[in-house]
Amino acid sequence: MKQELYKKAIAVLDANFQDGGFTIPSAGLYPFQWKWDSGFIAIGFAHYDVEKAKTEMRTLLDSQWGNGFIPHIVFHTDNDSYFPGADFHQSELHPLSSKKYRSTGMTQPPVSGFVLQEMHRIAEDKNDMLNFIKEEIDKVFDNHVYFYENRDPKDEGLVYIYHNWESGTDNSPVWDDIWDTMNPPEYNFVRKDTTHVDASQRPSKREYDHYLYIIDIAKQNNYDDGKIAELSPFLVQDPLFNAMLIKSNQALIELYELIGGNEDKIKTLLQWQAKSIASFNEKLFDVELGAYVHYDLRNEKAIRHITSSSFSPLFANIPSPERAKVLVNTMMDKFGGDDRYLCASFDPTNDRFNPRKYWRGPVWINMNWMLFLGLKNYDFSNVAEQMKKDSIELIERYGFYEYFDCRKDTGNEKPTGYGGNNFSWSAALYIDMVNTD
Ligand code: 2M8
Repeated sequence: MKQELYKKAIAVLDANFQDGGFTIPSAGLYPFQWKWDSGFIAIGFAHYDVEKAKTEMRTLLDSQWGNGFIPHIVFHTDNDSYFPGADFHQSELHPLSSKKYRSTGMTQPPVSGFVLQEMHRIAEDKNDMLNFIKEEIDKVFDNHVYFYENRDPKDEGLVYIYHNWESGTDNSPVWDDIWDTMNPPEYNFVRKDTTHVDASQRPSKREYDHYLYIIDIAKQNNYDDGKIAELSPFLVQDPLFNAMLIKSNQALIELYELIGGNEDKIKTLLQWQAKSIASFNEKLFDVELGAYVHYDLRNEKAIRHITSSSFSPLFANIPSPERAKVLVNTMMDKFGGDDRYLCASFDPTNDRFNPRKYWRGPVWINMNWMLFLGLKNYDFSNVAEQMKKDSIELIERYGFYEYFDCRKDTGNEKPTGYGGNNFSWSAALYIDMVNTD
């Protein structure tokens, strides 16, 4: 059974790999290359097809703009089964955007640094992989320079995101607090996602109006970062995004040390790390909730909800061991229990929790993968084991879905996975988790 499933995971990834040298997250629903998906996918490929892993990352990094920015979607084809596509985003408005690929003008969590390190960890031929990393690593460093120079207006060591799609956790109830501060016009557009997936599992039309409106403001300003910082109604310091940046900084330090030379870059990375980690702990930790939370930089206030992102700093070694204990207690207290799989994407004790809807409660395998490794970092072996066991059990029971109900007992509803099926990062990280003790 396990062997069969492993083969199935490989088949999912191989079927989603495209001629252009990239992998779609899921056929129909997501027909292009997504930034953080690509990183997770490359980790899966590294276990059985190193060349595909390298190609995935090479193609993603090839989409980099002249200012170091790496976009969230690279539109390799003219496929019109996804909205909003290249014609809506118009990345060409930015003077330094890629001349080779059309893309969005927003980004996604900075996974590339730690992905290169994972690829090196997994590779059997370390020399060959290090040669590949030597070719690509400066692009990732330049991407981090972009973040610190353009996304940190107060010089705090914490970068902002200007759109919920930059977070990756697109429909999180956290964003409801921002939507309450906005009143966008109603847009006329044809949704494509709801032709592939039941509408009850996806964001609402009104939520999409907000998403499009923020992009319109950015477009009116040619995606200029300074203008976006000044005008975007959405400007948030996200713990998941910043934890991944910090994790990738650390990976770059260790990889540059392996490569040798590059002392100046290592020095810069160490300075970023010291500042970012201190600010992160000071500004984003909510003592009363016992968890890290998002900060609304536009309206200068914390958004006090607990999400699976609240625990992601474990992955980047951000909390002290004492604080890590507090975090794990919060996780087990609110998200744990015999009747639930770990780890819901949103606080199950909160009124906004919805176990079936996109990022409003279901379990996501990429989050579980990060939390599994984060728990191991701090030697919470039992909880880490449970995180891994639950992830594998969900996939074994339902298949390689995009997300899963965290409830073990769904009453009269037939339990199933949700969203897209044959989903690439669920397959890729299943492969990695079964190979990691
Ligand atoms: C989902 O996001 C896209 C927009 O980027 C969408 O809903 O159309 C999110 O889960 C995001 O994190 C993910 O990268 C993307 C592709 O899997 O799908």
